[in-house]
Amino acid sequence: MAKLLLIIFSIIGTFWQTIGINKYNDYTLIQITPYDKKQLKTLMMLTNSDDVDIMKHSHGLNDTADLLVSPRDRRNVEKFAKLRGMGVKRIDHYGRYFDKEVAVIRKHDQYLSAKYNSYEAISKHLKTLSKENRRYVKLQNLGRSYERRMVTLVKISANFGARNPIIFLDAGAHAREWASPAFATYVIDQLVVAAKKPNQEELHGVDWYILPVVNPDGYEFTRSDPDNRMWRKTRSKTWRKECHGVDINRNYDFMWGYRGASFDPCNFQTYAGEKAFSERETRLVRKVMEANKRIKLYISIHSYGEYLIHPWGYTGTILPDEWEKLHRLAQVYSKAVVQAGGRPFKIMSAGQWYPAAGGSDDYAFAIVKIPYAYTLEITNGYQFNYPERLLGTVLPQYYEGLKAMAEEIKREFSKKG
Ligand code: 0X9
Ligand code: ZN
Repeated sequence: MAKLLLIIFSIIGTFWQTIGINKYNDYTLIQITPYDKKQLKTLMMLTNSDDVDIMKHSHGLNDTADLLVSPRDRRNVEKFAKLRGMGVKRIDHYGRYFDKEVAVIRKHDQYLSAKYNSYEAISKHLKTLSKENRRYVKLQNLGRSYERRMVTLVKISANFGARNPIIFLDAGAHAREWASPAFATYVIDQLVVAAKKPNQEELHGVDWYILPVVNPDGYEFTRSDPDNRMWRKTRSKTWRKECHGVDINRNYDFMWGYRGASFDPCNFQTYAGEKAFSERETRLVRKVMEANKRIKLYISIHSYGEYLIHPWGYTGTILPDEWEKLHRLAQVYSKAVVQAGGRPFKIMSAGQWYPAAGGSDDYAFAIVKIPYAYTLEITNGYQFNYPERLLGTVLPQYYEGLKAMAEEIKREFSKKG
């Protein structure tokens, strides 16, 4: 009897999922636009709150802050913004909106480039790639995540012996930002194609180290059920039994916990961890940075909003001495994206957007002394549910941006020039 009930419940569950019923069905996406400085200041106060899911912060006038709110909070948030004259756009029943994407994604477990792939499919694909391209592709198993998934670094070089400057990309630190691993794996695929051709610019005089899924546990958790789609953190246990996970991008040991981070494990967005580097996953990224002194450019790939931001992230009031260099290389990226048919990226220091300490970009720059360190927020529109069918258009544009940066890195650091 119990077995029969279980089967019935699981059929009902699958049915609800297929037609799009999940806990976010009642949630509303509220996009708030500040039109003047006073409004922007008030909006910043609102987006400092720990209770609502701030999917994207506003960076200034006319740039939206995107909030995902429960039915309980909806009225208050909306009223707050409207009373102060800010622009308010609402998308109700938010769960319905992303559910379809999940259903589509579940069907294939065969790896496809420029698509959303499972961790499993990505892992298999990388193994095949390295087997078929031993000269150019090497895998390094860095260690395991909290739930024991292997975290793998992909090294791509046209000449491993040349000791070229290294470009290090990591992706998938935040579980729900699916476009990020999709881009990292796309870059891997493109570089392997390039490696086979003679004189491919992106590989001459520069090596690429790519960590496509920093937080595999979180990533798989978001794929497991639409109710988990908005998960951001790792899946580790905390001292609060009922609350899991740490925000990887608040867990690095530079100005840890100083601002824009929470010390409450039940904070579902920015919990910084019990201490810096409490998470296996952040320690694995640190391992790559510290073992490879030739890294000259580090980019942590996130989503969304099309921003390319540089240190400092922990504060918005000061910039590093080298900020002009950081800014200039970011412009090279953005220009190349535009030339490839994309939109320009918004360039600024991370802290000017919103201060948040403990990020990997600041750690790479301040502690490891990587001369160029960034966070890249890809895709625009659709929040974390960027349609799979559009990836094939934007990822090649973003790739052109990276190639242009690589040219500059070569010029500045490569012996070959
Ligand atoms: O808040 C973050 O961790 C990043 N944005 S996201 O929407 N992908 O979560 C921005 C991090 C920027 N860097 C630092 N604040 N150090
Ligand atoms: Zn992120």
